[in-house]
Amino acid sequence: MTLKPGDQVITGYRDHGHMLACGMSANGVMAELTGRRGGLSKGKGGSMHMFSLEKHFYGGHGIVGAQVSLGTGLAFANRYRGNDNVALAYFGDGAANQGQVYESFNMAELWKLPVVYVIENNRYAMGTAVTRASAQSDFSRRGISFNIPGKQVDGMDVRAVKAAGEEAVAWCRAGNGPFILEMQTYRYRGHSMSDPAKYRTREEVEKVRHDSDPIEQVRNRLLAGKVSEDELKKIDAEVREIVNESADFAQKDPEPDPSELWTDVYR
Ligand SMILES: Cc1ncc(C[n+]2csc(CCOP(=O)(O)OP(=O)(O)O)c2C)c(N)n1
Ligand SMILES: [Mg+2]
Repeated sequence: MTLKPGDQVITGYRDHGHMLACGMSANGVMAELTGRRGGLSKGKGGSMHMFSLEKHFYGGHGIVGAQVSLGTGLAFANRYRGNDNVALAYFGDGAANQGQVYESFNMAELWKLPVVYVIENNRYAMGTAVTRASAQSDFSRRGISFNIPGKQVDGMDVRAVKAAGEEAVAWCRAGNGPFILEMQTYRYRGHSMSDPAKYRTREEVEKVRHDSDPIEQVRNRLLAGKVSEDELKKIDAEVREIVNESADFAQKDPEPDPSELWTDVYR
């Protein structure tokens, strides 16, 4: 909501939501998840490596932290070309401990590159809690020694996220250099299908769901306002329809032809 056409987005493997938010079709996301021709990376990138040049979405990256340097490079390109585009680089609390993040921070501030670093602090990196892995767990402070301003944000409140996003993007667009946003959020599920999440209690997960789920918060605010339960049910049904349609599309779409093995490898 805070970006304009031409601004770039890059993130890690947890990319499906970002892509939908950036205006990519549910069909394209679902077909890529299942490795089909109609997928956003033509079925060759899979869940972790989705990409859309048209929407200025540069992936989907499987190497933890790599997108931070690449995102800084996108911002460098903006500066070099003299446009006023801003790059958004998303990464996790675990990725925030990678060395290349700090090399990127240094260059970004030194050259006043227009990049918003969005640290999604969901409290876990695979099975490791932030408190076990991070000497400084206030991630908004991670840019202090480079003079990069940062802000801690309630990432479960869409209004706070939008307001902070506007501030950070405006800062970068005005030529002030990078900005760090720590989005405080939570990972409900295990890291992957093979993660039974035994490193935390069921109560902890349930408490976050109950107290601060971002969608429930919006729902409750709408209900307290002028929106009826029936209207919300209609929206739910519409979303369900989009999901079902995209699953159907993906299942019917063929896999890439073997002749495509060497195409689109480098752009
Ligand atoms: C360089 C590198 N090291 C390790 C891994 C294995 N790995 C995949 S995800 C992950 C945890 C990352 O956690 P975080 O940055 O907090 O992101 P989250 O999954 O919580 O969104 C690890 C260690 C990897 N993909 N790349
Ligand atoms: Mg994490």
